Amino acid sequence: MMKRWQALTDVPVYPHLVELARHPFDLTIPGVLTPARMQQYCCSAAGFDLLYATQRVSDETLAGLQKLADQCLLVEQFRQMRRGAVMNRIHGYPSEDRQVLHTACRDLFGETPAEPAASAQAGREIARLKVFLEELENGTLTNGQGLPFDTMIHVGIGGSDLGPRSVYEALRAYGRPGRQVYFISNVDPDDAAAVLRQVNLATTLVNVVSKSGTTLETLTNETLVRRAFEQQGLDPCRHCMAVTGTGSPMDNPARYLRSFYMFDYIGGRYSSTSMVGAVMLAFALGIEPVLEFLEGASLMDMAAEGEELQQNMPLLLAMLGVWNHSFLGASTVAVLPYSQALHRFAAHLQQCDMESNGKSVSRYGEQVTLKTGPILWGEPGTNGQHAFYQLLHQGTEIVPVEFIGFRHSQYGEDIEIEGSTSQQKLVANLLAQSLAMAMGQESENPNRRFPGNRPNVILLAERLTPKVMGALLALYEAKIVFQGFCWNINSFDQEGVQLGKVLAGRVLALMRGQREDGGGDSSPEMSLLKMAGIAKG
Ligand code: G6Q
Repeated sequence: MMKRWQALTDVPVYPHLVELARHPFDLTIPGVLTPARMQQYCCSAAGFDLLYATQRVSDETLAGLQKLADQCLLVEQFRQMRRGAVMNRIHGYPSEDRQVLHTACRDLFGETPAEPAASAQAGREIARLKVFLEELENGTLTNGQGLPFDTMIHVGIGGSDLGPRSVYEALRAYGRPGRQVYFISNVDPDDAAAVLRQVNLATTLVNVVSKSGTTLETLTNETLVRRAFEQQGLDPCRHCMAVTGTGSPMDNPARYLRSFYMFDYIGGRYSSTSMVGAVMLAFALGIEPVLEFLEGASLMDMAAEGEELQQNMPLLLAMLGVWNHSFLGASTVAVLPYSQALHRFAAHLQQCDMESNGKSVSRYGEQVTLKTGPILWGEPGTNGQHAFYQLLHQGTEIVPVEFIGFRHSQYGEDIEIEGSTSQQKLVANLLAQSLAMAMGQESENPNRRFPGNRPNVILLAERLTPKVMGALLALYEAKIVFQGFCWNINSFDQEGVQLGKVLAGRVLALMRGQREDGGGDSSPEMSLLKMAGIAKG
């Protein structure tokens, strides 16, 4: 058994990589982007090609990154995670101390699941979901007047909203005719009001999603929506469903038309392939597309177990990210999908990546000495080209980019103008941007000079289908996990989010006049409440 290193700087290959980073591969030298390099620097998995010739890496860099992955036991740890090891922990300190088994939710297609008990649990929830869908279909489950439900409002926040919502948006092209889905997440009453104005509550299901069953925003919105039913003379218990953790305060089947479960070994931001995402998606799309989505995710999980860096797409994406961030010093990473359907994907990744790897202590509770997770952001292209790409091309900050594109559109409704379809124009823009960022452009006019050497990758698939979306989601989940292992941090807890929940409670206690709970009259919280004009007394 090899040694597990405490910090990245202790890993034997670290100094070699630091040395290589002093003179990274220069993409601006004319002729370096050869056909051979393009072909060699391409990895395929689960329907995706990852093109990475436009990264500042050579064979020597990749060999160094392979060593880094090996010496940090990255694949070994991923394999252990999938097999139920307790990964969510800080050694020597009180912590969540849990297994990390979101991958079990989709490990349903092979003969031997990596963690059989968790996959069996996931399989049972899928079976219950199928029964629910059949009852909707065959008229066993209708509203009080015998009418079918045609609308679902998904109520949840954070991990119980962002991933599911981004997947729904990505796949709504495959939606079942006549079914609609809306989301309420923010405690801002306007969020709920805007949705409630658009739906016919009589034929609406409300899917309340909260792992803990205690989240202020979600419980408030549930109460608000229940009142809306009552005001129309409808019984909310005939319309409200729940997805929650077993044993949570929301685990109360009497209050809900139907209850589905997720488990403590599934983190909120990793829960899109659990019932947290599946119930809403199955209502919107039907069960078959949901199973395809899970299968795509499962294929990518299996690809993440390969030992070879250049054959293991999630590991490769992770290590290229580590190279750019920890060795070349980039602070942020932009994910730029050339697909309007992925317009909420960066919002999901923002949470999944930054909540996972925005940490300052190691898995042993020690202060880290190097930067951990980058700032992740993004918007769809080509829209972004008409906005922030200026900084990407000529700004003083180098932003590594992960482009995502598809050879074919989802609806297939397209138009040819001047010899190319809209989809071809979309993909051509993506490819041109990738090359321009890498190679740059000389000019005698300094203001028209593009320095290049802006590292990027292209993720390319045929079409954004449910299966491909599952693979994309799992690719990023595994990338984040690998990077967390490499920086030796716990990617699975979220003390910063918990703090927000406590702070909100304290300030609300002050507002209600409970000075002892929230702090005294002269506390900063009280002063700010008075300044904002919302304090009592
Ligand atoms: C995710 C986080 C956080 C969480 C929300 C909602 O990993 O823990 O974003 O998902 O705070 O929590 P509940 O699902 O418990 O309502």
